[in-house]
Amino acid sequence: MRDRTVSRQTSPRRSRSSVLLLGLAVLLAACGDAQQNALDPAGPYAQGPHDLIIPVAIIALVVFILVQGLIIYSVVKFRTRADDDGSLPKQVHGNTRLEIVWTVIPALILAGIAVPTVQGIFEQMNEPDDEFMVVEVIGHRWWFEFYYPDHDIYTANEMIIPVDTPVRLEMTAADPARSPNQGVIHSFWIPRLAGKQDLVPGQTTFLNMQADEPGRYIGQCAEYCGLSHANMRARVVAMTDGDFQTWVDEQTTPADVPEEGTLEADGRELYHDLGDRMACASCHQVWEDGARNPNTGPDLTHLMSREEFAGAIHDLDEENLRQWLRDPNSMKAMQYEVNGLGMPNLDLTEDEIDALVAYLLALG
Ligand code: HEC
Ligand SMILES: [Cu+2]
Repeated sequence: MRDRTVSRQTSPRRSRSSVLLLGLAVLLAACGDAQQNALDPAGPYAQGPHDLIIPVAIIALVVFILVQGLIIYSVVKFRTRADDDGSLPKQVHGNTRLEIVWTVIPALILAGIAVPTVQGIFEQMNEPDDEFMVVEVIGHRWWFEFYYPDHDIYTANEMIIPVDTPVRLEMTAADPARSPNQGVIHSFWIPRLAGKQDLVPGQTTFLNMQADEPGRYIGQCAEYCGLSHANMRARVVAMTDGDFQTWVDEQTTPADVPEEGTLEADGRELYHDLGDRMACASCHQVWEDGARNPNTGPDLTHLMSREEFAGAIHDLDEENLRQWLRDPNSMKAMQYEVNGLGMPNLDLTEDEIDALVAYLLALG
């Protein structure tokens, strides 16, 4: 009996401290990766919202301290005392002058904040004044597709942009007519470069973005979109004008067709024909000639020009590609067999994987 009493006493304390520890761990984890930090803007379209957040936060802090201070003051000053006779305190209500003051002041503060806020919203959405580049963003479950209409380039997960150039994002979510079980809302958010905007099926939304310095800027889908929402990340890679032009030249060159008799050529054959299993080409595009058409899966024409894959959650290297082909669901929860989303397990043999990986690695 005694033992049980003791354990009953210690366990709530222990669980309280473990909750505290867990909270601390979550907080530290959030601080550790400062890259997705809207408080560290790296371009004018992120600077605008930042310059609004800071004064608004200061105003909110002042109001918070005032209100909480008054509450604490009243609680302490008018607390029940030992000599309290139990009668009701003096009842006060209605003070027209006070009520007008505490209605007008907050209304003025809110109106003052509303002006730059509404202005900022239009700045994020309207066509930039300077010459700009358009990138179409399409949210799929669970990866971002990018299309460059001026260059007819399709890519996935990593958006390449030139520095110091406004980029106008024209965004939507994958159409259920194009692939089954799509048609949910996503949200595109690269905190250091731009605001956050929803991607809505059947609609086009706009967002402007610009990077001052070359670099990799990380972001993610910010609207819950189902099973692998947390695995739907994005990268924006900002390059100097010269590097960007080189990238465009690469991407607008068709994929190399491997020489006959090589392992890569075997891989290319399997890519188009897996017998009674679904061919890779029925969901992907490797553009070799003619028109460049989007497909339900990511464009693989220049796969190896990217550093990450599968919603930018894995490094794009041989070992990861092998595992992806062996069992895609082990690297990213998609459950194609249940919902028709993502990539199916095609029961590939190790020999088939060897050839397919050799082919993919050659798609530079
Ligand atoms: C039923 C359609 C379908 C088939 C068939 C299919 N894939 Fe995929 N694949 C996808 C989808 C969808 C994704 C994106 C998954 C994600 O990131 O959420 C994908 C992702 C990939 C990726 C990562 C691309 C990137 O940039 O993120 C590679 C590589 C790939 N598939 C190769 C193949 C190969 C090789 C085959 C044939 C053996 C194949 N796929 C067959 C639908 C398919
Ligand atoms: Cu999403």
